[in-house]
Amino acid sequence: MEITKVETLLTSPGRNYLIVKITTRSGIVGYGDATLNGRETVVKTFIDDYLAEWLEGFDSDRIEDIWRMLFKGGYWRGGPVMMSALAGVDVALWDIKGKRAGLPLYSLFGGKCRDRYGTYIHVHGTTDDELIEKCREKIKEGYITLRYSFDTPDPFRKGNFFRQPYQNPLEKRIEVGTLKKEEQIWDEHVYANDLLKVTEKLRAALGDHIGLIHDVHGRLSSDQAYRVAKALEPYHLLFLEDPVDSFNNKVLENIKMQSATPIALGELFNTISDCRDLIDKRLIDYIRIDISHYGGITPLLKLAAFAEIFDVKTAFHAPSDISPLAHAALAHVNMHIPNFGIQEYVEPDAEIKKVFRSPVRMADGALQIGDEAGLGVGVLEEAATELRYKPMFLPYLRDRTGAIQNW
Ligand code: KDG
Ligand code: MG
Repeated sequence: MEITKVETLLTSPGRNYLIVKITTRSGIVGYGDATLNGRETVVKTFIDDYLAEWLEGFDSDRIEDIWRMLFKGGYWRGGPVMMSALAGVDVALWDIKGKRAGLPLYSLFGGKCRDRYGTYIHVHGTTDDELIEKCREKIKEGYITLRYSFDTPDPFRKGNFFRQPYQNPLEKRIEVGTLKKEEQIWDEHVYANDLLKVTEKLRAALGDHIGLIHDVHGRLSSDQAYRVAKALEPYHLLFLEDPVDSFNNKVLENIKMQSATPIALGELFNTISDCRDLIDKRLIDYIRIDISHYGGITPLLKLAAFAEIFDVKTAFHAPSDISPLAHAALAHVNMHIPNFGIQEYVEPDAEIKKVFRSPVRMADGALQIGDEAGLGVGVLEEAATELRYKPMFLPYLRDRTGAIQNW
């Protein structure tokens, strides 16, 4: 089917999302997500100025060929901007293929391996008691796995707190803000001690069987990460996420040798070159690739198959900063792949639902997707155009000496 038009729609239903829309000569339209949090306009320019015209005239059915052309053609390759753009195009092409076939995408991949897929909910507490209380509420709602985060009081400066990034569409979402230069202070030693204390309390309060996840967000240096991963063993986390910087394989190897705490990592990766060694040396237990920053469904299916050989499970990154188009694409992948582990998910709020009709449903603490053809997401373009892009920025961190740290 000939591609006749490639367009982008930048919308802001509370968060900025970059939608790719591909139209074919027959009139079938496909949508994909190309959002890169805090860098949306750069990806938009890349698609509008470089990819759109190039794609016109190609056969939408040849997804693999188009993906390879975009990746290998033009010489420069990789990086979050390019791979987010490719993801938007790739998912839109899969959407078209599914609509043409009259089949949901998981069916085109080879069919379902499961009837539903597991998820976890993010819980943040400003005090230990509040955290425990909120976790109990979520367990009552049916969740059996929780990702917890908390505020750590600064013992040396009254009223100052170290905050971890957390996800919750109903509370203030701290991963983005309107300030261009939002500086935060971080003390990894105080945080590491607090993490051990909070986890011990939480495990004692919630019992043995609730799955617990914590995201360090690469904010420990290796000495502290070794200590933390080892000391957390008795509380048997489902996994510890990003204990150190994602690109330090030697440190990850040492963590794996010294501790039995399962490790999840990978949300910053854009191509297989970033994570091949981590997987084939079995240095991680869960791979956390973000479909929207990794070039879309085509490379994600290959990555999952590669990880399966080494018994590495998936825990794909999917916070509120990617759109329901990406969450739906993940749903199709998760229904199909055998080595699915768990899926991060944030329920779209009322504002997001003005733009996207998502086929992903929560039932009994797990997620399901219907059998609509293609991706199954409805995009309300008029609402998307009305909700205009608002510049938003990611904060940055300094330690007590003023030196920059991983945010
Ligand atoms: O834009 C940054 C977020 O995607 C990130 O902070 C969220 O680490 C994150 C997660 O695991 O959801
Ligand atoms: Mg994370």
